[in-house]
Amino acid sequence: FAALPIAGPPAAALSALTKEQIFFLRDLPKAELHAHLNGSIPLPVLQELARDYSAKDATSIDATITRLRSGVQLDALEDFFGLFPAIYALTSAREPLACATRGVLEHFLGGKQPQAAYLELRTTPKATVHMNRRGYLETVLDEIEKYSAEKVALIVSLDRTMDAATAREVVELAIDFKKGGRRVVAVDLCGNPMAGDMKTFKQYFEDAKKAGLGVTLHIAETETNSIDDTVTLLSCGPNRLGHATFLNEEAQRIVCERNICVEICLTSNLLCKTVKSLDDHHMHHYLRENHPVAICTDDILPFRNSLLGEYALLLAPKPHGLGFSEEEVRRIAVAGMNSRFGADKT
Ligand code: 6MZ
Repeated sequence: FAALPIAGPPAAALSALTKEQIFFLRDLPKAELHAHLNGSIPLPVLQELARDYSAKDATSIDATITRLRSGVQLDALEDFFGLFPAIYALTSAREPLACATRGVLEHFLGGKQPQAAYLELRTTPKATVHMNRRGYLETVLDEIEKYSAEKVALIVSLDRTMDAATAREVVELAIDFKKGGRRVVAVDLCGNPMAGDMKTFKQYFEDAKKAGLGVTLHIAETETNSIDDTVTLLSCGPNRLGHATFLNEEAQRIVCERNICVEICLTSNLLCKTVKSLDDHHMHHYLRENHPVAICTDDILPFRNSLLGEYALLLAPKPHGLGFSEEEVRRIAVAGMNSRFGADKT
């Protein structure tokens, strides 16, 4: 699956590189720290799952797969979340979920020239008619742990639409799995950025930290996120932040002071129209401050990108990329590797 065709900005950036530059990027040790499991299923794997699936919602699944095949057009980030119900129908039982997880792991870590030297895969545990949340996490961890701890670990996501009891259950599960020696390294907050009151979640992130788990939070992903929401999330003491697109100056200052790594997803931001262009991207602020960022894919399934393609956006000459030097790109890759929750950083 490593050779899946990519499209759009990362494809244009890759085709603007010389062979030597592609080899440079390919051989650079890269950490993928922000990839959502159900958003990262390679399309052929999803199509295989759809073939084996027969149920009354098959029409909406066909429609979603057609949309994914022809390239998802989004007017805004909110449109994006509508893709997931159909994908979730296909991964709602243990065996298809295991198959999807294997496909994602194979995409990032398989083959002679893997996309990533290290992967932190994240997913939101779901309770379905076929399994409870514990069963969901066991299924994913069973696949993850077939690889060495130097290569991959799991981040357990909380969705902003969860009620307090579910959020607490998910954090308790993450803590329990960690205590039991399973490979859970952190908890995450994701989902529609406009949903939920984050004050109810704060306690659970603090519990996770006390238990030795890392905390990464999607923050200020849209312009409409309130300052109150941002202040609450920063007060949870995150170690890393996802996107952090619309932080005001004060919040940016706090992020830099506390040395909180920012997970950057260039193609995702362009396609969700939260960033106008690569030149306008908030990543530049952090790079100027010599602050750690991690270059990531977010969701290769809808965005049709790859980790190599995201790095190509850094190295490719303008207008296809940012025209960074190899040395600058190398430094960014090292910052990503150093921002891992898991694995021995030496
Ligand atoms: C916020 C996102 C996201 O957890 O079911 N997700 N949340 N912003 C994004 N930026 C585009 N991309 C993905 O993977 C899919 C889930 O990840 C979250 C959404 O909640 C989505 O439902 P899992 O494996």
